[in-house]
Amino acid sequence: MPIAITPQDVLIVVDMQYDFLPGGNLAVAGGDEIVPLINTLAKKFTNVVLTQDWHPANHISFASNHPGKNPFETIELPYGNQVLWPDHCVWMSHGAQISADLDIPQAQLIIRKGYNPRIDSYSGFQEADRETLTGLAGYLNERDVDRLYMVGLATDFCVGWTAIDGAAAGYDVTIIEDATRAIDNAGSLERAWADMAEGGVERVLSKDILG
Ligand code: VGL
Ligand code: ZN
Repeated sequence: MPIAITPQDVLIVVDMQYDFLPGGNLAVAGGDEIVPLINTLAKKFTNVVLTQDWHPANHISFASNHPGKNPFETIELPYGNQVLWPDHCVWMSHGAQISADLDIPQAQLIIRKGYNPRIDSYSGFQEADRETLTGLAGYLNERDVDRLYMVGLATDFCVGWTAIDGAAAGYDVTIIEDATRAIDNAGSLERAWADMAEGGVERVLSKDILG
């Protein structure tokens, strides 16, 4: 029996933006392959939230803002270790736009994150300082919501961190694994799955829902 999706379930579609899709500035391999599957899954949900990575050009996570540093190197910041990325999802740029191939007209909220120049935010719930909240938990708490299902990009960064924080906020969180793709830099995917398991995040395949 497939998992029954109810009106109390929410699908969170993470960062399906042109910069994370093939041809983008921080392209995730196979990111385009999951678009049709996400569209099919979304038809089961009355509640859908989208997240959108949304950085100013002077963002602290961009290697270009740290002279002598290259993308995928790391630096220490007041809030901890930070991977440096190619410039991506600069606000108002084409790369920051959510893919027009995403067909989810009923999506009710787009939560932007990473707009603070000094703090990154992989998670849709809180910034990387682990203090500044985005308001997503407040939104969900005001709705009659039981379970969160997560899909999108990238499994090992924004999907994973959003899932762990959703579980920490008291939600029952499930990743639909084949509707995500990973960056997988320096062992990040294996680490992310371990952190998610420890955080109580469940994982299923789309066929468990679609039958
Ligand atoms: C992401 C790296 C930097 C993501 C966002 O969406 O997973 N990864 N910014
Ligand atoms: Zn980013």
